[in-house]
Amino acid sequence: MFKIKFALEPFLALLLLSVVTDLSRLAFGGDFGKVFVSGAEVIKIGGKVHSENLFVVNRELSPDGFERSTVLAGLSSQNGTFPGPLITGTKGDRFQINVTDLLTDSTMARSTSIHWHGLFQKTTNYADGVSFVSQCPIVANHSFMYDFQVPDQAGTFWYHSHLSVQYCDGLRGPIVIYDPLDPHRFLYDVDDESTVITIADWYHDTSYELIAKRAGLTPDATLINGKGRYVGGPNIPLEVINVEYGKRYRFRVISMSCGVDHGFSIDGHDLTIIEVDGVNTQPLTVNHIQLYAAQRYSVVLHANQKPDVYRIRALATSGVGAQNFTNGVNSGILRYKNAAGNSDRGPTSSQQSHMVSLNENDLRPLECPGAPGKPYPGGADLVLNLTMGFGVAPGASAPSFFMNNVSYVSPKVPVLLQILSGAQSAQDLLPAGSVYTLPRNKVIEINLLGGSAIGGPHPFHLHGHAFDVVKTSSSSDYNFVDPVRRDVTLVNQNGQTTIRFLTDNPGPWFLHCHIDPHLEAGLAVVLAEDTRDTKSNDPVPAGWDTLCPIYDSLTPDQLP
Ligand SMILES: [Cu+2]
Repeated sequence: MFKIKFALEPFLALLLLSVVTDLSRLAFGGDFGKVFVSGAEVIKIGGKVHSENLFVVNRELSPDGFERSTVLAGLSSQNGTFPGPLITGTKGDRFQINVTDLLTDSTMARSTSIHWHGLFQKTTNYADGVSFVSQCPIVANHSFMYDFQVPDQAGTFWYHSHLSVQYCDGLRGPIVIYDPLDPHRFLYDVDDESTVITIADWYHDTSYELIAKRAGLTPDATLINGKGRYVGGPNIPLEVINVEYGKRYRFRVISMSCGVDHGFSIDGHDLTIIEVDGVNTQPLTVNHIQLYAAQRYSVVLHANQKPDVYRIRALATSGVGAQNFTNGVNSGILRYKNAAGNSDRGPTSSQQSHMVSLNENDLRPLECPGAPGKPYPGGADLVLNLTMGFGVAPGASAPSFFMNNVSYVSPKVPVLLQILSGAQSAQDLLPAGSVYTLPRNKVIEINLLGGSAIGGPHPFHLHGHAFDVVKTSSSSDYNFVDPVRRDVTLVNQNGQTTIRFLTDNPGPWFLHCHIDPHLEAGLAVVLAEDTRDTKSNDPVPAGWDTLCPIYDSLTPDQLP
């Protein structure tokens, strides 16, 4: 996996940027941005500036042996990767990520914008990366600098395109924010780029073709760290994660799924969950996790089994004939150093006979557990009911998803720009009926009611916050004392999920299903927090102001 590992002082970064254009060629001998924690060493507490160049490019890629055109992020203009480069930093760091759009393939979107999933973007709503919510898209042959800080977050995150369904075409990458004072740091020995595990659904169709089909999602392959096989395809070498007997590994498992969920397990080994979606949890040991689009888990694996080769499983719940592990589909390899026998053979281990699956209700935040507000349903300053639906709207030809009878359609002018231009009430904000204004510093309770929204469970994500799930999709009871806190949770058809959060982050934040085609079909709303103070609280840089005029000057054949 490629890795961005710069934590240079700003002047040094500027100096380097002035003499080199291809950052990926820079080979740093030092350990910039790395954190070592031991009794004798000084602990670094963030504050570094990461100046990074990310290029968005088209490239023919065949991660599963089937070649297709893709949209990728890369460290150089020549070379995009899947997954995109690992971005790392330390709690407290600042990121200045200059995104340059070099897309040319008109069979997919050529504009772009990048969302840094799970990072709160406090005072930098403009950098949240959602096309037509917090910005206009970056168009081909233009750059835009996302400049934001991560003052109080650590854990496992990711980034992806947030323009239409573009991330299904490949623009997805991992982010890890390390915490030198991680309260769990004594539970593991290894936590570095080798312990990041990305799980992705992969399609031979472009995203436009996927949308045109309007069928359920049927991925062709499951990719583990960008490698995988499809049914009937060639025997592409599977991803190998190497471990040494006796060590404890913090695996950071990231769903980069465009829609499909995966059953994750590693044969013969327990997984102790210590973090979920950037929130530390009380340790919870399972051996199987159903991983939904955009969810993340840090799990500690103790390499205490017979040195051998074990199968990593990521079973897609739907796909083209691939609900199994035949011939290495849905699989990767965990290989012990000095594994017995031929270490090049594939995994022949068998799946745990006693499956202990994660029940989301068993997850407890490690720090400051307890939902804001009062300990009963409705015990919040403001209660919002959002009922989902599915059907063909009057006059429409194809079915859509609805939230309170309104299907989300991107506005022409980003919601943030509308707010900065003076629109402050929900009635004045577009898209009509899809924007909900929220007062500042209040406890919000949202009942997400699944209604007739088929194709679930729907993994709902709120930007700008983590939330307490006081009623999960799988429980009939409420928990106000120590409910799971995360940024993606499920909503079942005809079910109810209830979340709570405090409005401490002004700006318009997207709340949407993370099955990307569902979002495209309207399963989203915008929560506009404290519209009155957004302008003073979240100033925008000059470069942001130019995005819309440039995008709006595109001719129809250049869109999107
Ligand atoms: Cu959905």
